[in-house]
Amino acid sequence: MRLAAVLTAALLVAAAPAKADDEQVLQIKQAFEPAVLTVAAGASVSFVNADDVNHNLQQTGPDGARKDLGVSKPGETVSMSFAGAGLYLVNCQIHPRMKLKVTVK
Ligand SMILES: [Cu+2]
Repeated sequence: MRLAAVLTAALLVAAAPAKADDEQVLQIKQAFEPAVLTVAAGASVSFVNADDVNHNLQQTGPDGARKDLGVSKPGETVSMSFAGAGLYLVNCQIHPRMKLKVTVK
């Protein structure tokens, strides 16, 4: 059963062309660059840790729902999706001054 799931996943990955994220944000000098962003509903954003320290990503949606994407190490890229319209806040729980505002249209 587990092997079948792995094989199915491998086939899906092989069949679908790699989809790049719609936007890219850097985590650099313990700040988000850019710090303000506008995307379309359903967009995904790559967060690239360009620092030499770990960062965390937490998303707070327009309805207050929180999503924690965990810790990203230096050099890692994490993808975050933005489902519905509204104002989202993204922050780093390790560095409280790191804040990003994302408007989803
Ligand atoms: Cu951080």
